[in-house]
Amino acid sequence: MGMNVASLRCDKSISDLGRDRTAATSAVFHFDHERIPERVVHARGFGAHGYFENYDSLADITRADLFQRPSEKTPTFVRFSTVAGSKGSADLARDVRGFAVKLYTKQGNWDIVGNNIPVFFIQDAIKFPDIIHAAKEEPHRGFPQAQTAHDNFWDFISLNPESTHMALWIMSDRTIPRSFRFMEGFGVHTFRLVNSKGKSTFVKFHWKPKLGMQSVVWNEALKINGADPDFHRRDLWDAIQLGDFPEWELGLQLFDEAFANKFAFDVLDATKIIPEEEVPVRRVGRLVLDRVVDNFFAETEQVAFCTQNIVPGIDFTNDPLLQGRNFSYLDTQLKRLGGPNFTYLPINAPKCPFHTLQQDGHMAFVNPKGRANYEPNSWGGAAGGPREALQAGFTSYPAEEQGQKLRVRSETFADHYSQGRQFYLSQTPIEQAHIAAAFTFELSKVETPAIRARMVSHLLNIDESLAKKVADGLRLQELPKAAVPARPVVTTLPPSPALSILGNPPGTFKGRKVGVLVSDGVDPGLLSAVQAAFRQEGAMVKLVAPMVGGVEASDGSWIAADEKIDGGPSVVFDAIAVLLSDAGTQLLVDEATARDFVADAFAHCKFIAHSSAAMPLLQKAGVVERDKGVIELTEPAQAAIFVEACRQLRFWEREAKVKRV
Ligand code: HDE
Repeated sequence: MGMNVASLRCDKSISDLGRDRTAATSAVFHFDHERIPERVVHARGFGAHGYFENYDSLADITRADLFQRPSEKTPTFVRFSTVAGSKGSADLARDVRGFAVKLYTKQGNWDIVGNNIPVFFIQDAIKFPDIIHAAKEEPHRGFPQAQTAHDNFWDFISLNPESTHMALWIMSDRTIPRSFRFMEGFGVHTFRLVNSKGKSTFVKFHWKPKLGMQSVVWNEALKINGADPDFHRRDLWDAIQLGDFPEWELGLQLFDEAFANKFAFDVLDATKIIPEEEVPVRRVGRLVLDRVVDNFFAETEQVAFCTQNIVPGIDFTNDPLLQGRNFSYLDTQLKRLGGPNFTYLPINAPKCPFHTLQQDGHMAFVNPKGRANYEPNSWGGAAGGPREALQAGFTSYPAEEQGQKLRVRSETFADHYSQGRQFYLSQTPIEQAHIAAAFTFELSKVETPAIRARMVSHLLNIDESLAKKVADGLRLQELPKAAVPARPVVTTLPPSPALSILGNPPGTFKGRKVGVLVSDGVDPGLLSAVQAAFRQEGAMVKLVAPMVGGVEASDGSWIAADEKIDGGPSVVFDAIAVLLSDAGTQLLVDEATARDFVADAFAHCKFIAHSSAAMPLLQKAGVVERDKGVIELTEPAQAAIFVEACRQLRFWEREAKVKRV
């Protein structure tokens, strides 16, 4: 084993050759089988280790051990993902992001397999294959991949009104996050928490990023996919390696049966949210990711999240989507990981002591010792053999049920538009414009005009001005009639400010990245002031230069660069500084990549600082009229003004000037 083909030599005896061939064949044999099936959804993902730290005891609402003691730390593994693309697809696809959390509690593993969007496309698990088939590449031609901008997807969505609410979320900037570190997570379904007295409280789970939410703009996303298809995984990897550990707070929306009965929608309907303004989010602990994986395959690829992994003190509800998931996740792991023993792989095994009477199966590598493989048995001396632990083990919440069990959708699920409208009206004008632009982009890729029009007919039930904007953007010659709603649209739901990204700005540039374009002759005083100011803010500074080896500053000192100009385009930074000397400007003023560096940053509403000498490059790049987002740095002390401006993240006032269609 372990030898390679190079060890086959002609001067060996026949028998040696035979043995070496066996060794070589075994290396090749193993290589031939290195692949396992990728996940049927969420194939592209990236994971990291960390811990969950509980703030205060929640013993009054749940008996789950991880919530009993203040400051209790529970080891955790998180995998973020996109949904539609294959394992090798690009990170900035417009797509929902998976946010799957495995908590290795002292009572066994609890998996919260969530998304970065709190609602879903469908209300019943039976429709999952349809929505996913429609979203993925079309079966006859095998493309387009990793995108929903095609006929099949919008055909399905426009024939399935319950998807409209989610359609608004996916056309919002939530589906093009700046990185995993800047997005929320949601458990989506209503779950139960159960205390030691057996009392149940309904709960919705939220993850709130400490760095605040942030997204990129669509034109930027398209370019990032080319410049760095691994943009999101690199961002997480770099942050953790630098010791800048990303954090989220776990939030709980807690409510009882009485609230569920009076709430305007069914709490078991996964196409609905409960606005935070109606049930506040109580922050109960923090999730910190502080360790990258040792091996991508062993950890990120082999991790098997299962919605049915819960611990005593947590329980399910009758949400029909959740019930279906509880079948699917176990089922899919059997296919992907090859047999029932995937639960013993190090990334999947509980970290607490546990005993089962399981045995054998494909790849059984944790095997019971002794004779007792059934219970009850008498192989444990006077006390008897191992038995099921009735007190410590899991017991289901004994919910009262009545009525017929039917395969139909509940009438209480029939309002398909009101909350989509509420979501849209809760966005700032910039975000509303992005939603309209995203619908227009996606539907412009749809080749069948009837599908475009059908989608607009649903948008008329959301907001007339949105529908008109999209219709105009598509150049529909005639506005279709509004789709007939199953239930009248409630137009009186108050906006929920918590649903806006831009309405809840973090007020910091912490965790972000500034790209500084430098050349020979750069002013070292100005450069180090910019570097120091951003480091103090907790941001990263990367130097981009004509050549990666570096530049010679005006005082003769040598400054190493991080990127050559064409490998470090401005789309991979949150803000840029162009600190060129006169000679540097002369060199780069006609260089296309340098012009793109500036033009893209300007078009994407980024803050731009520049040396006075760099002005000709800015002008050639189209920055003829300087706005307040373009800041000239004439002395080192002004670096602070630039950082201050960058705390707004983007200079949105510019957008109307640079985005005309
Ligand atoms: Fe999933 N989903 N899903 N899903 N899902 C999978 O399980 C499924 C749904 C989510 O990083 C699969 O291990 C059904 C909602 C994440 O490994 C599969 C339904 C939410 C991940 C599956 C849903 C999710 C998955 C494929 C409709 C947010 C990636 C591979 C009833 C709350 C986990 C796998 C990871 C993965 C089925 C809907 C989140 C096929 C049937 C709603 C984050 O079992």
